[in-house]
Amino acid sequence: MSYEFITIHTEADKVGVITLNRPKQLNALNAGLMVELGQALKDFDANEAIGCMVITGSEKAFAAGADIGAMATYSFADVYKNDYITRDWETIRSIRKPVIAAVSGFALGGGCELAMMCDFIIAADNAKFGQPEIKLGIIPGAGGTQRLPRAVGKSKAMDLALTGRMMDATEAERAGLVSRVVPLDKLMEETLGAALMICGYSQIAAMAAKESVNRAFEGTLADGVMFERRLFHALFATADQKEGMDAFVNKRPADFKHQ
Ligand code: DAK
Repeated sequence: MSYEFITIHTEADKVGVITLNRPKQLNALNAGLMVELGQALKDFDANEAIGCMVITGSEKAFAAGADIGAMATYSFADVYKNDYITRDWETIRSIRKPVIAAVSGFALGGGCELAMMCDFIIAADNAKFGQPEIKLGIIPGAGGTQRLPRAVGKSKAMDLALTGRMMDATEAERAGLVSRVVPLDKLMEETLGAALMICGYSQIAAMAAKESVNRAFEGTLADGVMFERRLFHALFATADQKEGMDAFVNKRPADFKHQ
């Protein structure tokens, strides 16, 4: 399948890499891009050989937000009744294999929200995160007011959403938004290293870990712990659990078959 607004490739036939590709617009997220991104994610997710996905942008911008030019003339009826903007932003939530955001440059507005929808964020040292929607007379609309406080706490989320300021990669790491910061020229090497490491484990265990960690952000602690326990027990029904533990006991590398 050929795409207009993204490019895709695989690494070592195991990692699906999606590059947002509207460099002149700093990867502003228009409807076409979001449709293509959703399709590429779904295709990689359905591909047995793929164990992990990476979403990245350009050096200057992961994504500078939703396309303001496209949104500028929308009416309430357009966005509510016709569901413009919202359509196609939720696809990523249905993806079951791990998705890593490799962020360099601007990750603003919908760009920051897209990165936060990924399972974790690896940032280049030039990354800048923010929710500047307040400057446009709107508020974050793709989960920013919900995911950001869960990631960085109320005070910093309020600061970012109310002032519209950007935070750099160091501050983002300190606040817990990103898992690691690496030099710009090492961003893809480091991210692909993490992705390939994940691909080396049981796909079923990785999917279960993702599902269970995500559960921590829904419901109560007791419900979450019970959910984790059910998945933990269920993994003893997999061949991969037998393989992983046998490999450890016999001091050999595990060879997971994702079964
Ligand atoms: N949309 C459209 N074009 C954009 C853009 C954007 N978000 N960001 C940058 N561009 C374009 C610029 O217009 C410029 O185009 P030309 O003038 O060259 O044609 C080109 O990219 C280069 O930008 P600059 O010349 O401005 O570059 P600078 O380095 O000077 O500044 C910047 C970079 C990132 C600081 C600046 O471009 C900027 O402030 N951009 C806007 C950032 C922003 O406000 N982002 C939030 C947008 S609102 C929802 C889903 C999503 C959303 C809402 C709801 N639902 C599911 C309901 C999301 C909303 C948003 O993201």
